[in-house]
Amino acid sequence: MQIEKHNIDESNQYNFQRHKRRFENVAFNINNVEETLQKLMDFQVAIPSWALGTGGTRFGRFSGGGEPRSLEEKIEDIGLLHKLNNSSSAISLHIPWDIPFDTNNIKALAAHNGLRFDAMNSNTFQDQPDQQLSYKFGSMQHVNKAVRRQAIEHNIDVIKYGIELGSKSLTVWLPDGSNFPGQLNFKKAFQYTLQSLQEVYNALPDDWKMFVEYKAYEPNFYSTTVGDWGQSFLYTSKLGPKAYTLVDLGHHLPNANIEQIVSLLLMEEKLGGFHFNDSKYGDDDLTVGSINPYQLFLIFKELVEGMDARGMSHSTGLAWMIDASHNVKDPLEDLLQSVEAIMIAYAQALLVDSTALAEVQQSNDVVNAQEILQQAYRTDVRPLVAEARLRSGAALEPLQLFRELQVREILIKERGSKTVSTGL
Ligand code: RM4
Ligand code: MN
Ligand code: MN
Repeated sequence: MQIEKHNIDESNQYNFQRHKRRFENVAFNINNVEETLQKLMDFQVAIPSWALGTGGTRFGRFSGGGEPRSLEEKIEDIGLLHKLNNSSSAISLHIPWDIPFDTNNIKALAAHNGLRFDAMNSNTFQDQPDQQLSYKFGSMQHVNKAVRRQAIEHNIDVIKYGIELGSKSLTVWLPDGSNFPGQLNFKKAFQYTLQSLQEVYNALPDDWKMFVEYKAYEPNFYSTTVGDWGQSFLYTSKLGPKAYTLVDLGHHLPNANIEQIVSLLLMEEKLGGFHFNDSKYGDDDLTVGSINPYQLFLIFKELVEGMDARGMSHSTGLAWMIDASHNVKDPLEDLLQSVEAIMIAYAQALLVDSTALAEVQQSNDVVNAQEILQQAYRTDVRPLVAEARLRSGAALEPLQLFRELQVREILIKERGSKTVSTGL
């Protein structure tokens, strides 16, 4: 299905008067409206190819109908999102879930939809039907050299696919770890993992980055070999300048201060990428901003501050990506909400009076420090985000238009009601 320009224009006309009032109201109280709007227009978030189908849990999966049956249809879906919000201009592929068999065709299709290829993701957490050796006891940490070699080769293959597509980065998330005390030797597991990562690192093209993603637990429950930001930082520091830590918001132990982690990684020039989602307990992969929007704002506040301190571009300095999927929402509606939540938190962070904050910190004025943060957080920035969309030719109300155009119903007609997309 296609969303046409006139669909967007008609919907925007309908919503315009109400939007105008709301926008003028908020714009009146902001100093640098034009600059803020430009930053919002430039900001783009990559969509993971595995979030376009309904997610499942180990207890079940309830497919929603009209799910993309191929990589081509996934690209088509992201194209629809991008038409609606003009903020999701990239796709992140997971191999082997989404192998680009016909690269030229895939590239042309992506370009036609205004999309580029963000980080490539490898998968050594599942055994594939044609695979020789099992990852049951880990991949890059494995005591058997041949298993490690297989994991290394897989990652190098993923880089090759990425080169063909024009991607510039590889994200490595490892399931490695142990379920029981005594199962493995921590130091050996670390060293094997480092050696394996180093071989993959050596295969990276010069202009590529490698992201090492950490996760506190799951699938292993006693120890994880890249378990937290400290361990990831250790690997990436030892690997070299092309290696960076990737923060997935759901990969921390409860109550971890993620904003502080982000701040220090940025300071050390080792923060490379982001996976947005939200969680109540662990790697729940819920919609970003649905549980804890204040934390998301605080994280963005550190991102903006840290990137500004180093003169980095907000839009291209880090790899921004959603990593979520759940079993009760329409995946496309969920992704529209996700991008909106990210834009809102980013806009709020742009409104923080950083000069005033630095001053009150200097005088230990804790009360005013909170006032300054919450002044920004409690500003309703939704009209700013909508205005940025309007100016870039996207919809003022993407979700409303998605439903009005009956996108899901049309996709079900086109693809059928029993389709199941690849992913978790
Ligand atoms: C992991 C991690 C990775 C993602 C897989 C599907 O928990 O978040 O980034 O690729 O899930
Ligand atoms: Mn992730
Ligand atoms: Mn995860």
